[in-house]
Amino acid sequence: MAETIRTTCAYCGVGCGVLAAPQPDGSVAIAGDPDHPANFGRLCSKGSALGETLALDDRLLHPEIGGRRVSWDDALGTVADRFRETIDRYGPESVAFYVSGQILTEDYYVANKLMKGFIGAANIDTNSRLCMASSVAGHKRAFGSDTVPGTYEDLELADLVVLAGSNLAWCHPVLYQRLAAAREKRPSMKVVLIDPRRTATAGIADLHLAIAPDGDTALFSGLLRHLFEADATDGDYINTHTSGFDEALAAAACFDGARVAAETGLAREDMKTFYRLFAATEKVVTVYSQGVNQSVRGTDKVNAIINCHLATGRLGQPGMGPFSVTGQPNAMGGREVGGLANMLAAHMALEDPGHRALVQRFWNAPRMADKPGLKAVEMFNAVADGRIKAIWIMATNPVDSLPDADAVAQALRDCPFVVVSDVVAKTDTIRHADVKLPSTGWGEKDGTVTNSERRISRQRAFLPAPDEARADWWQLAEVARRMGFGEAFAYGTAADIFREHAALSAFENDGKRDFDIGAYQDVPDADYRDLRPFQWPQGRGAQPAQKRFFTNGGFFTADGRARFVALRPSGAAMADEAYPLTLNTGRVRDHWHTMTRTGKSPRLSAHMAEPFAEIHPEDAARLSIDDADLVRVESRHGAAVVRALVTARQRPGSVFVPMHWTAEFAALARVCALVAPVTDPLSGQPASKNVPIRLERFEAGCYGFAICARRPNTEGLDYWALARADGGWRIELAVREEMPEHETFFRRLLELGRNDDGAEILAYRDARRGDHRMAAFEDTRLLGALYLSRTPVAVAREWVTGQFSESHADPRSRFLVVAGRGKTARPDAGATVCSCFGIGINQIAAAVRTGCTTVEAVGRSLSAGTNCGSCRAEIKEIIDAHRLQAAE
Ligand SMILES: Nc1nc2c(c(=O)[nH]1)N[C@H]1C(S)=C(S)[C@@H](COP(=O)(O)OP(=O)(O)OC[C@H]3O[C@@H](n4cnc5c(=O)[nH]c(N)nc54)[C@H](O)[C@@H]3O)O[C@H]1N2
Ligand SMILES: Nc1nc2c(c(=O)[nH]1)N[C@H]1C(S)=C(S)[C@@H](COP(=O)(O)OP(=O)(O)OC[C@H]3O[C@@H](n4cnc5c(=O)[nH]c(N)nc54)[C@H](O)[C@@H]3O)O[C@H]1N2
Ligand code: SF4
Ligand SMILES: [Mo]
Repeated sequence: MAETIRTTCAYCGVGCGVLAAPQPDGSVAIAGDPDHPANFGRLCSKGSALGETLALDDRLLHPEIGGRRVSWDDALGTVADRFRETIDRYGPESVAFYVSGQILTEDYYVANKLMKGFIGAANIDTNSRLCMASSVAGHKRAFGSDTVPGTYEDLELADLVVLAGSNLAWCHPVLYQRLAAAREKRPSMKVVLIDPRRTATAGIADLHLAIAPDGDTALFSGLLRHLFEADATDGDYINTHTSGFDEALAAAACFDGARVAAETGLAREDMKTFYRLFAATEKVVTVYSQGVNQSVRGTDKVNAIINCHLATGRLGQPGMGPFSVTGQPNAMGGREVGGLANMLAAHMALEDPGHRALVQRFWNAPRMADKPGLKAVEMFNAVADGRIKAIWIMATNPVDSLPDADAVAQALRDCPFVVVSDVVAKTDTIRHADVKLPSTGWGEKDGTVTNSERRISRQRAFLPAPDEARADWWQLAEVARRMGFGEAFAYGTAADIFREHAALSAFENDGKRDFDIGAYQDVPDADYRDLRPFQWPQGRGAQPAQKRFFTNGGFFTADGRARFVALRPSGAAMADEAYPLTLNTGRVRDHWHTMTRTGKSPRLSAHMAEPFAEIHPEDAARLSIDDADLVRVESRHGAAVVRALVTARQRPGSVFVPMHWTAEFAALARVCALVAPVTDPLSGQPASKNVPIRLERFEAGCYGFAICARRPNTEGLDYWALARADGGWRIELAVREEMPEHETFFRRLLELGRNDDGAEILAYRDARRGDHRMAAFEDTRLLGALYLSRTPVAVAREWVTGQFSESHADPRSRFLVVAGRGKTARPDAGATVCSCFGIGINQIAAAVRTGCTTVEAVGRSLSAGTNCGSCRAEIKEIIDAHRLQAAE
């Protein structure tokens, strides 16, 4: 039997334990680790499909300079020389590192040490700036440290869970499943969702507050006021453990019912219901994520939430507390090593001279950074205006994920020296690299990550490093050595780095700092290899480790008290008449960010195969946009063309476009090109959820859907979006002109020659509708099929996409492909809902119509939702929608 390796999921901050078993045929069997305390054996759709992302075909496998393969020695020598020359000539602030919450703690530690202690500037920032910076700033303002007080168990123990700006069902699916299971067991438990959209998460919510964009500070300030007026505050707690309550309450005075209603757009009744519920429930957890963080006032939103927990003393106790859920697998680890430009290692403060001296002593550092460096958006501005002349980007794709993304691309084009470390050969960012460094990816790399509940788990290698791919920490240490810092970077293994990181966390600590894992500073190699997941703090001799922070106060401020923050109204945002709608951006269930990994899995690509804009029916009607039309979304910074998805789940005036589609997967759908480079003044986090835009129908003369055995040629298409399918690719397309000459068009798409290739093309034309349908075969093998129409193509996509796996020996079956439908009147499965069993929305709807009235019944009938469970929220929605229809 193949050996099974325990590791941690590559994706979200839930940090699920994974069992990976490489098989003799080269595949890897993936299962949830029943012993891991984050997931107890569960995995979501993305986690279960990890095995489908390990193929090497698109990997970067050798170092390159200027597009030519070179040796590691040449590549590392060039990086070290160019950084050294640039520093000598223009000073340490002329170089930068831009890293990521997807590198391991060990990688992150080395990057931070090299920049802040040896290069001697703090121009290292990370994509966590786009993700967690407002939570970090809010925690520090309230607690004096960046501490997440609670644990996942608190969501299960709470009587009220408030989900603010979090689509937990899709973005933290296993934590969502834990919450859903707890609620099922204890139906008295209540869930409130605060999100402008009615997301899949609304399925478990007793109350959904469809808040106006950025109304959260008003909502929670109004709550603080209500708590006081309803006598629901905890005077003893406030007196003993906090300061600043009176000022915060005075500031909240202006948030009366009328103001809160105006800023949130909520019905007074709904607001009151929420306020009463919060006031009356002792065990409350408020979970928050990007709807809170990614805002011009993200830090204020965080403190508005924390204020309410401090005022009621609901913090540090079982089932209580504010809970910032982290996005990336190692967002927390990055904070622990001080990967942000304004932090120092081991949760120390860059602006504190005592901390700087301590870290300098510990590192024996020649040149410590003495002031904060540039935050992500500022950093790329500095690249654009030439202050930064050399940048090393590692495990992030800023040309797709930073605001004003076209300007970011231009800045990199103009930058004299760009190094990119990535696992894949083609991304929108690596295109601009002078030096490309191949990194080991998930399953090959070795180290630790920290999840949202401060739990440190091992990511272990179960595959050999392919070709010349090397660990990120190794690349950094080798460059450090070549820059003359060999002694301080003489690491042999990830374990060496982990021990140093643990030792620094304990160094002259004595309980003064929250982050302490001193218990591991001498961990032997074998114990590091076998390290079981553990939660910090875990200081030397501290037994047993505490589970929650601040159970008896003890905040990391000078006086040990937590701080209330007095929050003022934001003042009305300036309306931009030319851009009257609001763009909200975020995630879908089965894709991860820029799709470099999930885009490889046909299963995951089937859930949402195309970029889209969710538009409220009123807005759509006003703009003459029909469902399935193409729309052009435009801001002052850029534009995108995506499919219209007209739905009442959206708020009027708001449009939601996912962040995932890049130039690798679509013609024009990099949504960050539209996002204004506007940031929260305290945290520097971009406001990616509230961007002024306008919308119009994209006039196409001809629409198409095609499947292609090879990656299709997209030249000449005005719109296209590609997705992997079993056996090939699927593509949605459109051209502005009238119906093109179809066979030439088809041949170009499939990259077939004129007539000399032995391909047989079958075609059919519906003269009345003007539709063209055609399919190409090489003997009995399907090469591709194309369906063209003057209106958005209505073909059963799942059926067509399935045709690569069918036999086409029988000529009749070839004609069926052209017709775009099966022999029997088997209905189209519809868009995939359950990716584990490939069950589509039409199949589930049919099961519901024939009597399956619960998620379980659908599961018994179709198996849908019975493996990873990520689609259970959507299945429930389909059932609820049917119930509504039936009641009408
Ligand atoms: N499937 C999937 N899961 C992921 C990821 C992924 O790429 N794909 N990425 C991971 C990462 S790095 C992160 S950071 C997390 C993010 O996890 P989430 O924060 O849950 O995800 P988002 O979709 O970015 O945004 C959440 C919600 O905020 C809402 N929102 C927008 N504006 C406001 C507002 O003003 N107020 C409120 N209250 N809500 C608002 C949006 O409508 C959206 O539904 O997900 C992680 N998990
Ligand atoms: N409009 C809008 N923009 C957003 C957001 C939003 O909600 N809306 N969310 C923001 C948030 S929260 C986040 S976290 C960011 C995410 O945005 P990015 O970090 O840009 O997205 P990823 O696709 O995760 O990029 C990771 C890159 O690292 C590579 N990689 C994977 N593993 C490794 C490894 O081990 N080593 C190396 N060297 N490379 C590796 C991948 O191939 C990929 O190219 O996007 C932010 N941008
Ligand atoms: S919830 Fe899903 S994506 Fe997140 S860690 Fe668990 S398996 Fe991975
Ligand atoms: Mo994130």
